[in-house]
Amino acid sequence: MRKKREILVTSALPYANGSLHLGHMVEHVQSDIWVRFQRLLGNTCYFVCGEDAHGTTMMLAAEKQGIAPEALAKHYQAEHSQDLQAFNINYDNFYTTHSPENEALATEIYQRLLRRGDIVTKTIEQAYDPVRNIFLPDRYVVGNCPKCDAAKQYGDSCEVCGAHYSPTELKNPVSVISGATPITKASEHYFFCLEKYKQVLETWLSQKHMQPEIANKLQEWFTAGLQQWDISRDAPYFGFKIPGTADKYFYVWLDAPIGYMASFKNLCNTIGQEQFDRFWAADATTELYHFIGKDIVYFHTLFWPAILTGANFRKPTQVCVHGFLTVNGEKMSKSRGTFITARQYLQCLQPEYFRYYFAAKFGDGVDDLDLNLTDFVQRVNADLVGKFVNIASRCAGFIHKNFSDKLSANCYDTDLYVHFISKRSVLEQMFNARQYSKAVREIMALADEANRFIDGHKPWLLIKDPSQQQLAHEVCSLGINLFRVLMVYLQSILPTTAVAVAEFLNVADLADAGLGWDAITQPLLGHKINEFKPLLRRIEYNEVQKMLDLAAPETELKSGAEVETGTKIGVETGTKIETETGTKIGVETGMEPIAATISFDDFAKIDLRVAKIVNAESVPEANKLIKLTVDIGLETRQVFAGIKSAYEPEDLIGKLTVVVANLEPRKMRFGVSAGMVLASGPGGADLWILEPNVQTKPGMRVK
Ligand code: 2FM
Ligand code: ZN
Repeated sequence: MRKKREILVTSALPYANGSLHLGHMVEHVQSDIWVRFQRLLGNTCYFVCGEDAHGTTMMLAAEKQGIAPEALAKHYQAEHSQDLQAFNINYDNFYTTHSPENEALATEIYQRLLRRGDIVTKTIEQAYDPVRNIFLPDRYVVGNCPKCDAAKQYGDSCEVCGAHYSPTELKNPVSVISGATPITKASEHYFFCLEKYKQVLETWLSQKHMQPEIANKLQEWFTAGLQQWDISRDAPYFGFKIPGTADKYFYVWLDAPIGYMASFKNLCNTIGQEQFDRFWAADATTELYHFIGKDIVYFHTLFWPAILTGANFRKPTQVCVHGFLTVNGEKMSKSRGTFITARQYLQCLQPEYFRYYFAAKFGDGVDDLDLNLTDFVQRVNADLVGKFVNIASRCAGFIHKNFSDKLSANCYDTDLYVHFISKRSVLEQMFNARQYSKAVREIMALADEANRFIDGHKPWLLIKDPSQQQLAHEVCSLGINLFRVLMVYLQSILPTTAVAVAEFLNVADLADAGLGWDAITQPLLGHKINEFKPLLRRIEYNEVQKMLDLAAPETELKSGAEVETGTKIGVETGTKIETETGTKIGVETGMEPIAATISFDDFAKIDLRVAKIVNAESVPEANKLIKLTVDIGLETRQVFAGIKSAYEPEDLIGKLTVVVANLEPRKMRFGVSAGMVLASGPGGADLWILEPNVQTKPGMRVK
C-alpha cells in the first residue's frame, strides 16, 4: 500500500484587474493536472487560489473605470472563477486577498514579526505626483535613461541599455498618471529584516525545495547580499492598513502570498477549522506546494519562507517554477494578435486540447513553453483523435452491433494487458515529478501498441467470417480494455473526456473502481458497456484562425479586409492565394494575358513549402538577386531570388515565406538555386514575397 499523502497546492493568485490569458492558463493547467493526479492516487489534496486584489495598479484601474477597487476585484473574481471552471481547473476554493481572513492573517503575521524585532522603519525619498497627490511606483514614472539618454524609459530600468536606477535619477521624468513632473518627497516606510533569515534560507535552499536552476539563482542573490524589504506603502493605497499607523498600508506583495493561507482558512469553514493548523503550523507534517512562474521566484523563495519562519508557520515543501508562455515562438503580444485571453480560446476551442498540448510539453524545468499553433492542431489531432480515441472508436462498433455491447468474458492477451498496466509505477513517478511530457510520450507509445494490436488482428475482416466471431469479440474487447487503461493514465489531463469515457464504459463515476489507478489491474470482463459516442473531434485550422481573429487588435480587424476566417482554399481564381492556415494574401496578377491552361494534375505536382529565411545576402554582381538560405523543415537550401529591388537582405532574415520545393535545381552564374521563392507585384520596390501566417512552420506543405 502506498502511504497516503496530505498536500495543499496553490497556483499564483492572478491580479484582479484584467482577464486571464493563456499564459495564466498554462500554470493553472499544470497545477490542476498535478492535483488531479494526486487525487487519483487516493491522496488528500486541497487546491486553492484566488484574486490578488490590492495595490496601486488595482486602485488606478478601478478609478479609471469609475468604480471602487472592491467592485473591480469582485468582478474579476467572478470572471476568473468562471474561466477556470471552464478550463476544468478544480479549485476547492477560489478566494481573494481582499478578505477578512487575509486581513486577520496579515495583521497577525506582521505583529509576530514586530514582536521579534524584525520590522524597522526608515525615511525614504520617492517620486511623488504633485497633481494627484500620490507616491509613484517605479513603473509610473517615465523619462530619459540617466545612462544612455533613451527616451520613454521606466523609473526602475532602461530597456535600451539595461541600466538599473531609481526613478529620481531619470532625466525629464513624467508621471504616467497625470503627466506632471514628479517631485521627490520623503516618507517613513516599514521594512522587514530579511537579512536576519540568511541562515534559515540557506539551510532551506540546500534541502531541494525547488528546481536546481532556481536554487542556483537564489545562491546568486545570497552572494549579492540580502536587503531589507520595504513592506509599506503610503495612502492612498488599496490594501490593509498597517496596525498602529494612520496612513500606511501593507505592500501588495506582503499580503498576496498570505492570500494562500487566507483562501485555505476560508476553505476550512467547510473542511473543518482544525485543518488550518494541520497545514500551516510550524511543525506540520503535511505538504505545501506552490506553483508559480519564474518572474515571481524572489517573492516565493526568499521573502515568503523568511516571513513564514518569523511568524512561526511552516515553510513550503516545494516551489514549482515554470517558464513563460510564448505563442509561435514569440512573447505574447497584443499588437501581433497573439495575446489570447482564456475566453477567446474558449469561444473557439475545447479546453481538453489545450490541457493535452501543454501536458505533452511540460517538463520539470523552467524553460519557456511555446504554443505553436500549427503544431498544436497537428499534435492534438494526431495523438488524441488519431491514436487515443481511435482505439475505442474502431472497437466499439463491433461490440455494439455484434455482441450486444458486452465485452468478452476472458482477456485475449494477458501479457499485453499486463505490459500496459506495468507502466503504472513509472508513470506515477513522472506525474509526481511534473514530467508530464515524458508521461505523455509513454502513454502515446502504448496507444501506438494498442493500434498495432488491432491492425494486426483486423477485426473488420474477422467479423465477416462466422468461425472467427469469437476472436473478433476478444480482440475488440481487449482493445476497449487497453483504451480504459490509457484513459486512466490520461485522466488528470483530460477530465471531461474521462467523464464521457466513464459513461461509455458504464462505470458509475471516476472515483469508483471503474477508472481508478489501482482498479485497472483487473480488466473489465463480461462487462456491459454503453454505446460509443464520439469523444473528441479533430481541430480544424479555421477554429484556430477564428481565435486569432478574436485576439487581433481592433484596428487590424477593422481594416482587415484580407484577413478572413473560415474557408480552407488552395489557390483561388483571380487575385488571392490562401494558405492552409487561412490567411489571405493579395496577389496582383498584372495585366499580361493569361497563359495557356495547365491541367490540375500538373498543378498538383508543385510542392509548395513554408520556408524560413535563415540567411540573406546580396549578390553584388547581380542587379536583382539576393542569395537566400532557406529552412524548409527537412533541409536547408540555397535559393536565388530576384527581389533585390524591394528588400534589404537583412530585413528578410527570420521571415517565413513559401518556396516551390520540387523545382529542378538550376545552375546559375553565382551558384545553384534549389527552388523558387513565391513573390509578386508590378516590380521595383513594389514586390512582395509571400509571407504566410506566423502559425505555419518551415516544411509545412502549402495546399
Ligand atoms: O505576479 C502575479 O501575477 C501576482 N499576482 C502573483 C501573486 S502570487 C501570490 F503570492 F499571491
Ligand atoms: Zn539606458
